[in-house]
Amino acid sequence: MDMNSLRINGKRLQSTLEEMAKIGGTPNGGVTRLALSDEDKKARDLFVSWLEELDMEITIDEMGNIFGKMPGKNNDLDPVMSGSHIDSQPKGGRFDGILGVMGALEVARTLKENNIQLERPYIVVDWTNEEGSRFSPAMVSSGVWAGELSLDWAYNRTDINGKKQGEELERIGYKGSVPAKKHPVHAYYEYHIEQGPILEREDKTIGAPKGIVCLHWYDIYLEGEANQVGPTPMVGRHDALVAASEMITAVNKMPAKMGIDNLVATVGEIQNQPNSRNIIPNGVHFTVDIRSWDDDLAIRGWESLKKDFNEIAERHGTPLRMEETWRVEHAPFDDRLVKRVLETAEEIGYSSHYMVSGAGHDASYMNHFCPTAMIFVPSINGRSHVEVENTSWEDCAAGANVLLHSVIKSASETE
Ligand code: HGY
Ligand code: MN
Ligand code: MN
Repeated sequence: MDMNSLRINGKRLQSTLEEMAKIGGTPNGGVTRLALSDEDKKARDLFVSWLEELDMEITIDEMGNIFGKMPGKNNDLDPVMSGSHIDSQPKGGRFDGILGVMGALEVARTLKENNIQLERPYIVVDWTNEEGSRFSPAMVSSGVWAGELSLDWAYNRTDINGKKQGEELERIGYKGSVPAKKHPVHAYYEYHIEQGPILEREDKTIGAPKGIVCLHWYDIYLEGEANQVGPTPMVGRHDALVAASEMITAVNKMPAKMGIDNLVATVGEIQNQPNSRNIIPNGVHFTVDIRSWDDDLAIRGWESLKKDFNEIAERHGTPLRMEETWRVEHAPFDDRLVKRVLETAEEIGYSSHYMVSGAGHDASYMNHFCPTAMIFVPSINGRSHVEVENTSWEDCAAGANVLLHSVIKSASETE
C-alpha cells in the first residue's frame, strides 16, 4: 500500500477523547482526573480495554505505568515508544496528556486495521502521575522508570490528606509487579497540546519543540505565632501569612529584579493554618516553581529568593524551612528526531514551527537516555490547565498524522 497516503481516523480519535473527557468531567467542560483517584482508575481501565482489543501485550509496572506493545517483524530490535499521561490537573483540560495517549493508541489502531507490521515493536504508554498536582513532583513515574527517582521515595510521597502514592496505587489496583525500570528505546515521541499561545499567534498547525525547559520545585514552610486577632497589638506579631505574602511577591518580582526574561517563577499552591478569620496565622506552606531553558539561571534565581526569604522571615520572627523538592534539567531533544517531526509535518502539508516547551512532560526524562521528540498542536487562546482548554478536532487529527508517520519512519529503521 502507499504508506505516504496513510492517515489516522480523526473521527475515532475524537470519539476516544470525548469518551475519556466524560471520566472526571466537570460542569464547565473540563476534567478533574487526579493521579490515582477513582476517575484515574476508570480511565485506566478503559485504556487497558482498548489495548486488549488490539491484542497488545500489556505490562503494568511498579509505578502503575501502563505499556501496550505491538510486535514488529523483528522483535530483537529496540522498540519505538509513544505516549503521555491520563491524569489531569484539578479542573484541568480535556486534552492535556490524554491527547498523547489517545494519539499513540490511534496510531496503533491505524496500523492494525491496515495490517501494517512495522520492522520494530511499537509501544503505547500511559505514565502515572505526570501532573504532580496531587502527589508532587511531576513526571514522577517516568522519572522512576528512567532511573532518576527512587521507587521508595515516590511511594512515600503524600497528598494533602496524608495518603501515600504507593498505597493509592495499590488501592486502585495498578501497583504492578514488573520493575519500573527502563529498557532500550529506539525513539520516543510524545504528542501534546502546546499549552501556550505561540502556534496560534504564528498561525502554525504543528509545533516541534527543540526541548523542554528545566523545572525546579521548592516547598516553603513558615512558623508564626497564633493569637486572638482583637486584643493582640500589631507591633510584635509573628504573622506567618503576612511574611508569606511578602515572599510570594518576591517570587513574582525575581525575574525582573534579575533582569531576565527567559525565566518564569510562580507560587501556585498555599495552605494557611489555622485559617480562621479571627486567629493570627501561625503556619503557612507554599510552593515555588521556577523554569528556564538555562538551568544555572534558574538556580541563581532560587539563590536570590533564598536571601529574600531569610531576610523576611528574620524581620517577622517567623522561622522558615525551605525544601528543594525536585529538579529536572532542561531537556534538549534529539535534533534528528525534531527535524523528522518538522519534515513529516511539511510532507503531509501542515505548517510547522520550531519552538521550546515551557510545560514539563515525561519526554524530559525519556530524553535522558533515548532519542526523544515531541509534536505540538495549538491550544485555542493559549489556555491550558483550565476547563476552557481546547484544541480543534482538525488539529488533533493533524498532530496524530504527524505522529503516525514519525513512528513509521523510526520503526522502519533497522540499525
Ligand atoms: O508542570 C507542568 O508543566 C506539567 O503540566 N506537569
Ligand atoms: Mn501534560
Ligand atoms: Mn499538565
